[in-house]
Amino acid sequence: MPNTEMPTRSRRAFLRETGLAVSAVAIAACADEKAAAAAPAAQNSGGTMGAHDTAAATANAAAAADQMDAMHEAGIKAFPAKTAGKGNQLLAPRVEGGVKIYDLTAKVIKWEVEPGRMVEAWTYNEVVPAPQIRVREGDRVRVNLKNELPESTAIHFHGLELPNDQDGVPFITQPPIKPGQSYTYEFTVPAGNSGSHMYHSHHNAAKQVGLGLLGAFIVEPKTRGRYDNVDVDYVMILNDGSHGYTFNGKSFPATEPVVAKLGQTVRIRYMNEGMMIHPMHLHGMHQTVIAKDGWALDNPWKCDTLNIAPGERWDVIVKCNNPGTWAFHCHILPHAESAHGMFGMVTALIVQK
Ligand SMILES: [Cu+2]
Repeated sequence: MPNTEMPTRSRRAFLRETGLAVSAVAIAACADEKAAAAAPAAQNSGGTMGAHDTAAATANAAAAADQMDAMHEAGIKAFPAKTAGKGNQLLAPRVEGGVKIYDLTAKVIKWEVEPGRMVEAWTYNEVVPAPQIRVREGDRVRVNLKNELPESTAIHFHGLELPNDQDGVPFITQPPIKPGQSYTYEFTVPAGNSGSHMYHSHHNAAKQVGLGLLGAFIVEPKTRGRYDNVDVDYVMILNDGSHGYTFNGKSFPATEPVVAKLGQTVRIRYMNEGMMIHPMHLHGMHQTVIAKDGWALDNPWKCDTLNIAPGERWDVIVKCNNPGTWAFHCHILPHAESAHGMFGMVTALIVQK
């Protein structure tokens, strides 16, 4: 009994204080200056969202809804919007004496993230993400980098277990590559190191990777497994630097839809080159997770939302058995939608009948 008395008293005290507060507001409403003084308190929602002025909203609800919906509709209708430049395209190597040679030039360009929005981008070969490098276990690979940036740089091959001097970290494994200099990396892709990997700058990286010095480095296994002959093999690189929230260097509505035919199997290779987590949510069909950081999972598991943390790669399989255009987006909602409509990390999986 004693322990119920205190809460009862507290509740009474709370109701009494609330009653006083309500009367105070009512009195203040009669006098203009007093009402103005009370306004800041009314705007404080105490949550992560600002308070909504429901009275004003109701009066103009229909007009406001029409205006907001028109912006949302325009965004969806513009998708997929055309922009200049397309990154993440396969780079064919030059082959000399059995070595696969990739020539990269690091360079500052202007990049169109979404229609009409041009940003400064730091790129390999003038695209964001950089050209996709795709090799096999056991391949001998040479990467020539020419630095035309105004800063020193270096390339780290993220996920590859290379000899120490090829790891690409200035002052740990190599000197920085100064502006105007060139540098060559050469290594044999280790056996057993297949999967979805990345290459990116490892010098002033928050800026350099944020501005676009990043790409996919995919190692195909020597012996192909059950997931290596899918109908669609799609790399989706996430980023959240100064270009905004992007998939493969573009923001919605300029993001690229993933397209498959009914019954086909899609493999999505998520790679997070950003500095935030992005839970990737697919509508309509589940994702079967088959690999983490290139390592095949012994027991694949199912989900509809998969969190991709910075530096991580996750490979999933989607069996496209549900026709239609399905929203496919980061589920941290401020990365995907605002009052003006969808933006940033939004695309679609289109399953054609
Ligand atoms: Cu996100």
